[in-house]
Amino acid sequence: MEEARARTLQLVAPLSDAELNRVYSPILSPLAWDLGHIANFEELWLVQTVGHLEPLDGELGRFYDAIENPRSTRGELPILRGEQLRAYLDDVRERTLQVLGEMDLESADDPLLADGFVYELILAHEHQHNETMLQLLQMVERYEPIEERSQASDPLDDGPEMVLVEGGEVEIGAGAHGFAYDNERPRHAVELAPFWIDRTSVTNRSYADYVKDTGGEPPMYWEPDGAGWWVRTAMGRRTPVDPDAPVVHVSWHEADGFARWAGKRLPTELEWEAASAGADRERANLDHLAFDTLGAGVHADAPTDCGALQMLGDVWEWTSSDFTAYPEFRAFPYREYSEVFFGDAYKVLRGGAWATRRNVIRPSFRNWDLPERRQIFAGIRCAKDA
Ligand code: AVJ
Ligand code: FE
Repeated sequence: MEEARARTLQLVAPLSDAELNRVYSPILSPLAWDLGHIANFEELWLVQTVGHLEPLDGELGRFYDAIENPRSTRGELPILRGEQLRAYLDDVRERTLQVLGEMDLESADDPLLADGFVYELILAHEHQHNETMLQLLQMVERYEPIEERSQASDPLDDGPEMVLVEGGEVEIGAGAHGFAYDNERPRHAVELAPFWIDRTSVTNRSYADYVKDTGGEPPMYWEPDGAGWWVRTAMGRRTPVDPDAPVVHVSWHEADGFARWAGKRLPTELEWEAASAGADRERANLDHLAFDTLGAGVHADAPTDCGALQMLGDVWEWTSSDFTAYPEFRAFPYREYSEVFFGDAYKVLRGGAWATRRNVIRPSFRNWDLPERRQIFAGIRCAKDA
């Protein structure tokens, strides 16, 4: 948890209080809200629910409730700012450690405590909010990350455009043990017809061809360079779009349109999970530090069992699936994490992106967003019936 907090604070260290409080987009919270919400969520679950202590300020929970307060309204809330915000983060953490010191996780028969579930939840929650914060940081003029790993990437190796997945009966979802979200459970068998899946995610080069051919919108943060190619404008910088890197910041509609144009389709999330069997999250562009995508086809020495590359990391991959409950789903520990979003409004994304902390991601992890959204680090991998 200390490591998670250090990385959260590292993300905002280059920013002024004015930048932390600024509303950059109606679909994203000001960073100050994310910071207070991270601490408030920790207080709610670890200090209040597990430790049975009173909150530091009984009113605060209302303003940091994500369901009560749509993102577009969060800039006007009486949330904590400046020194008060920093003090709240520290004060909650102090009480969290006090409660943790008195906890007996070994003999826990409360499902919230068994295997340290609630601690994993708080950790994953902070990690996930780092990615939300990174979505906003893309909009901050001249944002300079404190630490940036070299972006040197192995050359794209050649290989087939698509690889075959046999199908048959496959197990989907997370097993009963270890940390996973309720929406990944229960693990269950499904029957899949054989299908082809792209070996790598769709590159900027291919996507630029699609835009040129159809006259469609370029991805978010692309502008014409005046010479027939594109520049990226994220974080207020202008850098040439790397033709070999995976395309990112496209909507589900754009991903679906691309797949059709290419004579293919998006995979279902079940197909995606089957194709990702054998993926290694240690050999994946996750965890922020590259601060960008890497060339499609790096980590070519770490393919999945079917031969696909980079299913984890770099860019989230849109699937054709709506975000719905698995058979015999049970909400745990709260309905507002997953259940209230089930239905046909949200589409599932899989695999994680460079902005996703490594701990968050596993083949069964399901992310979701509205099909028109482009602020997330989402790209494309196509499929086709065999
Ligand atoms: C899984 C990314 C859709 O941001 O709405 C954070 C994660 N849930 N706090 C979101 C989440 C509660 C969630 N997503
Ligand atoms: Fe949250």
